[in-house]
Amino acid sequence: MTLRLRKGSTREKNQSFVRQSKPFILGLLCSALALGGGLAIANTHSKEVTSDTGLRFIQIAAKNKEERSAVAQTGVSIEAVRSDSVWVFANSKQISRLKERGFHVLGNFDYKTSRGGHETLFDFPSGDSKFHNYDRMTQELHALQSENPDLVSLTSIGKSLEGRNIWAIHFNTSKDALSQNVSNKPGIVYMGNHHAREHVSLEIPLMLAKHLVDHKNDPQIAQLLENRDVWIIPMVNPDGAEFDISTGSYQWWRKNRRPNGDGTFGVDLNRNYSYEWGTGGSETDTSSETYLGTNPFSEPETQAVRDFVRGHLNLKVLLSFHTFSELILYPWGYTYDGISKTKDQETYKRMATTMAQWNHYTPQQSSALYIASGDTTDWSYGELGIFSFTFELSPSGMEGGGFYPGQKVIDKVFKDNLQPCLYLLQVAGNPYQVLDSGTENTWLSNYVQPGSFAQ
Ligand code: 0X9
Ligand code: ZN
Repeated sequence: MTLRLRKGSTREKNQSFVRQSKPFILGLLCSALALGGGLAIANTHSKEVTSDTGLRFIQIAAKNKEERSAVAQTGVSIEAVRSDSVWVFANSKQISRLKERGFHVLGNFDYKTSRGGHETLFDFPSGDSKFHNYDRMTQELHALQSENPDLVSLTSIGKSLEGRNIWAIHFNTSKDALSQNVSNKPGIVYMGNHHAREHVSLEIPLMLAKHLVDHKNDPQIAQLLENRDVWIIPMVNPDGAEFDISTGSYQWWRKNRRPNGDGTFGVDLNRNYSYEWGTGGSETDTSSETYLGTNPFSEPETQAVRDFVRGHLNLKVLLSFHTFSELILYPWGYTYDGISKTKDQETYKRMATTMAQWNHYTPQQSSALYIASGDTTDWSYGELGIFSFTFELSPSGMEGGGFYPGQKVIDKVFKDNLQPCLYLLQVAGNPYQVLDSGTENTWLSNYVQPGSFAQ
């Protein structure tokens, strides 16, 4: 069976930060090599590339969040951000629009997108075999359940458009809670892989699940598990993730695999949530990488997350893993305005800065990256009051491999983020307790204090 990208199928809009000062082009070249030629620089294959998708990889002068948001409003996908400019994928229409609006194009490269004609493999390139495709992830999750029936149960929160189960793994020390999938204990949910090509964002929640099981008898973890209801949904977008690895070469795919009816594919799941949906930083153009869908929650994947979260009113904290840029983001993303409830704003800031001391990521409001509406965390906080974060995991920039940093980074990314994950698990008891003076340093030196749980 062969798989071809349809003419006009869309490359993803990714919005990430590159905050390094090293010459970016070096990173671009390294990334191109790491991708096995995924990015073609200068004239290589330009005719073929242009006839495939017309997408170009261009650098535009933009030096602050307002200018970045204005760039995003032209419908391009921001791939990387520097202090003075952004790198975007853009078609010729969008390039003209950018120029008309006065943006200065600093660089313009071919982007080789099509891998048409390859066998479908649905697996990672051999150098990245540590990553989990859908089947291997599913096997791991089943194994965790069957080896730990008193602590773990595996459930599907719904099916993707192409019919794959969206798995949620549930940790609870109560048998009843496990069998009924509900609990009165304070809850937390970790999610990964909303965006197809962000494969590291699947590995980290999967490793967290394994870590909790492997350390279930350690006093600190045991006490956390005893007092919390824990959910991990490692792959929200299985169709997109599988498509990204369908040919043996990465496809740079971001969205789900919705056929939009006009030859284009995909809705950006992180623009499809209902809170302030469609109010900025998303696109009605179906070919856009940030296409918002026909309606809020038009996609089965976001519907599944919505119904799961609404069905678990004990959830106090939500963490959605994305890549890349090394950021800790909190609402709002749809507006530059801060959170009007001062206590919540302070709680968010305290949580984010505390976690940053472990992973050394940059804590900030989501919209400081750029305005984007319809993302998971604006919705879960805006509709349900759940303290919700987006982590943009490593690397920090394109020169570190961007979306495809290679399997060598996985262990370190997990190590960097374990303490923040456990901290969130603890403070899920009552997030406002982070405002109590003195607790922050205690958690930093000894992240779980026996007896310090809000019951
Ligand atoms: O654009 C996104 O969906 C996220 N970045 S990514 O590179 N992983 O695509 C960031 C979402 C942050 N939220 C807002 N800025 N609203
Ligand atoms: Zn993402």
